[in-house]
Amino acid sequence: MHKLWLQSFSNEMPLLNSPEEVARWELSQFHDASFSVCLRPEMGDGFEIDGDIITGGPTGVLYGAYTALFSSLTGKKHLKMRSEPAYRLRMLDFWDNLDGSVERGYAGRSLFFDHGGLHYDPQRIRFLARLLASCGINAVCINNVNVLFEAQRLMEDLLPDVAELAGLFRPFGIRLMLSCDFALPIRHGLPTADPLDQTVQDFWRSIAEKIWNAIPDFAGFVVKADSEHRPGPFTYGRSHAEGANMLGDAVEPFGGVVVWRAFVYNCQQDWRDTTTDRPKAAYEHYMPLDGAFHDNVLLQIKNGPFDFQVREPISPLLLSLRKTHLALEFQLTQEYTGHQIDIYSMPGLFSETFAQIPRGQLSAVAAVANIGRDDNYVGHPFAALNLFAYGCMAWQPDLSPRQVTELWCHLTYPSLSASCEEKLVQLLMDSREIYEKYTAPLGLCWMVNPGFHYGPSPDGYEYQSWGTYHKADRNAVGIDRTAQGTGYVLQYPPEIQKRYADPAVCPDHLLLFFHRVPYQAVMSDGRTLIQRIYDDHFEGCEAVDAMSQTLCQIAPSLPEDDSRVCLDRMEKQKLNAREWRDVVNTFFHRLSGADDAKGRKIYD
Ligand code: GCW
Repeated sequence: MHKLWLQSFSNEMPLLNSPEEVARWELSQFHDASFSVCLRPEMGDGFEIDGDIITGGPTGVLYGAYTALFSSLTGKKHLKMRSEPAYRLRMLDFWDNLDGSVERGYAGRSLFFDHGGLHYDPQRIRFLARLLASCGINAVCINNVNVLFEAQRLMEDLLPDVAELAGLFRPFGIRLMLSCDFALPIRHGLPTADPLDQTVQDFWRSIAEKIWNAIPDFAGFVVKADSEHRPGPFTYGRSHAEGANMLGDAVEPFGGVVVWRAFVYNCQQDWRDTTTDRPKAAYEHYMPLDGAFHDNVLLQIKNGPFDFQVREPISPLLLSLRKTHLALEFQLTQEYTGHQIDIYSMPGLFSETFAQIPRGQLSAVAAVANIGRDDNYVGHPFAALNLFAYGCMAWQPDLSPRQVTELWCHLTYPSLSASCEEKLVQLLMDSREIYEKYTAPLGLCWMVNPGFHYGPSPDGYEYQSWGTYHKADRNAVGIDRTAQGTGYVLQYPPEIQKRYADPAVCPDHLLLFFHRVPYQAVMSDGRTLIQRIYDDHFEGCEAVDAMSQTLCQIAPSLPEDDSRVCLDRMEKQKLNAREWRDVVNTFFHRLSGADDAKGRKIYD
């Protein structure tokens, strides 16, 4: 099996019982360095490295061990440092179903489930846990937030199996979570799931008690309620604070948390309705509830106000809630960003997002996993960077994208020459902007094929009910979200409003997110909008060809399997880029009638 960034690590780890034992064992395997470990329980996740002495809390020693080993593998000896995580809870959310399918999964079937129950290779789970611990992740939610009917059994007859799985993660400092169905009481014969009903409250308390009896270090629940047809408190005329607090109270005696997702919007919008603007929804729902959530409830908010599009502004809700514990949610699985066929590296996204959120504003970070049963766990070998970088940056958000990319390359491909490594680092660093250019640049979202979300379909979502419109006509494209338009921009703090509200200062990559712009409008660099759309698509596609050439130079130095998978997927990425270029350019050419100033081929 593939070892991802633990290439230089031994495969033979015996069964161990605690993070401290894992730390000691990992360190003992490296003969050119000899570390000693000193446990200081009060340090928790934190650690100190002073030369060859690692001091840390019960989990801290583990993180200290990986940090020390990674440093020594990259040639840095005699560290003197102290570290603790920026966020206490660093979650990975799997969207895995009990039949073994993975919602939006591009790395094979589920590592946890099959045939309606738990079904896994313990060796692979332990290795996964080791990978996750090595980059600082400390909680995994194993089942899809869309809790399909049979997944409710995880809290019922399958609980002993879940407990066994929890035992495999435990020595790596990783706690389990489950997504729960708000309507679970009804399945058990209760007439209602109303959060203010005493029998419902008692029901959830008894569920919590059973779970914590089986799994004493269980971390808590993740809940998708009143979102995309999932049940929730709205059915009973209750607020999301009432719903979340009821669950919060049920898990409180056990020290558990409830992670309540803020992905709530009207998914049955009439496209004719111009008074509803989907990106405004989460803020409208949750701002009035600021301060109403109990202390053990975390509101989990996606990084952008839509849904993990190629480029979105930061969610205004993340900046504005003051009295609510917040978790930021990223999506590692590349639903809208190339299905782990196209290369799209996310360290830049993580870094930009963290940089915009004031310190202290977040309590937790979560990411939707990009993991499955494929040999390399992530489908495309380079997609492992996104997992690694997420973990590292959830610990230390001010790590630079280059630093983390270099570290990943070095650990994953230790035998690459310095020049190959530099080429690979640059390729990965550029990949996000390139993908953006050939797909939907300038803040144009939702031009993907509906449902499947790979490949172009500029009008695919235009007349659907999902609230995802660009309204391209023969003169202009984009939605006016300023005060004169939908007013979305007013959800931001004043200094950020200023940056976005004026098209003259709005960053190009978000221009069409905030503004409706005529094709002939002149952009800051002197080009017309239509020319810029054409240029981006041609350039993005050319950049993929260049990327492919670079990959061909690096490939002979990669392990054979990686090389084969990367080259094979690059051929698909090239076709995808070409398809996007031609479909989007033709779409706008037909509408606008404007020719490409450079005379390149745009199909009729
Ligand atoms: O983007 C949408 C996805 C759904 C997903 C949902 C969510 C799990 O297309 O597949 O459902 O987001 O985040 O809940």
